[in-house]
Amino acid sequence: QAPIPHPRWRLPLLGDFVGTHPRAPLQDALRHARTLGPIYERKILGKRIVFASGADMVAELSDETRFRKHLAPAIVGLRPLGGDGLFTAYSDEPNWRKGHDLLRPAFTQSAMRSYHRTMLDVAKELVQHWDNVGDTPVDVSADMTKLTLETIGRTGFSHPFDSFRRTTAHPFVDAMVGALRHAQVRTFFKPPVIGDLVWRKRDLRNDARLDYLNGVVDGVIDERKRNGHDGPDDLLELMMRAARDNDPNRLDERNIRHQIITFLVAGHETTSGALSFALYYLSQHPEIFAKAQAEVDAVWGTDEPEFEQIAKLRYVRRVLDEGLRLWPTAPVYAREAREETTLECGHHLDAGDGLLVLIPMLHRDPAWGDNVDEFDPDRFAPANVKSRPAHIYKPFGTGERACIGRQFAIHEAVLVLGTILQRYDIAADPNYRLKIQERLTLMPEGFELRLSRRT
Ligand code: MNH
Repeated sequence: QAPIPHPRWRLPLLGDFVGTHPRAPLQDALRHARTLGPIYERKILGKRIVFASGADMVAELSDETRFRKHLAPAIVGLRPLGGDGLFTAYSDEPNWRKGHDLLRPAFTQSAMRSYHRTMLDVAKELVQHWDNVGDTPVDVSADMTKLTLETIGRTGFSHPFDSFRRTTAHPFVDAMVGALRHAQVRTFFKPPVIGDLVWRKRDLRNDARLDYLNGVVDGVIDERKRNGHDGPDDLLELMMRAARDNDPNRLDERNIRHQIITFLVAGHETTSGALSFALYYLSQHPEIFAKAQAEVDAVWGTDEPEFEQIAKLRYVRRVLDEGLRLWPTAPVYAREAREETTLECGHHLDAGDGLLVLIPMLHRDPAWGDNVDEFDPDRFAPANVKSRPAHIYKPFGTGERACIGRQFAIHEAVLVLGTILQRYDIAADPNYRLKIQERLTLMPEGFELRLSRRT
């Protein structure tokens, strides 16, 4: 079997270092995938990473009997933040299954119904804010982040962040983005010993961020202890009650803190990016915009939508899905062999050996058809979905460790896009060129929109 390809310029000791950008590791990896194909490896400072992106390869890796989630180095780098919370837990850590089973009820259809009112209230705060900015362009990613942080804070924890009453982002967002970036860059630069000296200052600054984030969590828990909770269960209530009632799935205090941080971060950062990309593509395709707007007018009219009317925006949903095809905002997930095995391509894996799945490349596999770089929501029309292979669309990961918040994100994002389409026409600066900001997750950078109220 031929060896796995690697980039051409391999240096002694440093390895495949030529042309790496520590602030854009994903875009580096995509560039290599375009020339090296569906599986390739990179060695950086002695560490070896295998990247997988072909549809057949990813379908094979989706077999849960042979493979499971692997904690990629960048995710291990988040353990100081997330500990054994759902996202950063190893699959065999007891708190993964306990947390999963305990929190699952907060993501059922009936739970979504109970969040609908709050999601609408937050969307209303967004448009009130936008009504008041007049002709000034708005910073889309910044405002989508305000909205999604507010939504997860209030629905999950009854904790408002007052995002729309601030001129700048809530300090939680700065601390979080700093911590995500630190984990991303530090994964690359971890030379032994001297690394720690060189990085001491930045590591200390990152410790301060973690302290701050933990302080926010303390506030959330204290509030609940002081005020109690009425109304349908939220995430926090499920955890607090299990602890009070000695439920077999109860989580210890340390783990509850990790879950709160996990959901505050995972529950808003990726949805914010997904909304921003959808708005970007809507702004670039007037005919798609018009079609989506016509759907909102037909299904919602000028009314505020009921719960059931969100899923009826089928075309708006396709816009969201297609945006997540081109730019899945959590762009990578990792798989590992459960036992020693050989891939169909001939590559041998020992138990625990990991591969990184490059989702944006999977989403551009030739099996998607021609013009894979083009934005076309009709790819998600039912007939087209049916005629495509399974395992070719993975914005929410795969298997038992796939995203628990998927329905939450979709309900929120479609509700917000519908609300915006119902109220505004949008215009981007014609000179804007899409630039991807990487901070473990993806976000359009510097993307602004001018809004005008519809008459
Ligand atoms: Mn989410 C896992 C993408 C919204 C909470 N999420 C994952 C994974 C992907 C992902 C990919 C799998 C990662 C891996 O295999 O290592 N998530 C998204 C995207 C969006 C999203 C693209 C929005 C769009 N996620 C949300 C929301 C929440 C959430 C909203 C919470 C309210 N996600 C999680 C949690 C996990 C996860 C928690 C970890 C689940 C587990 O391992 O049990």
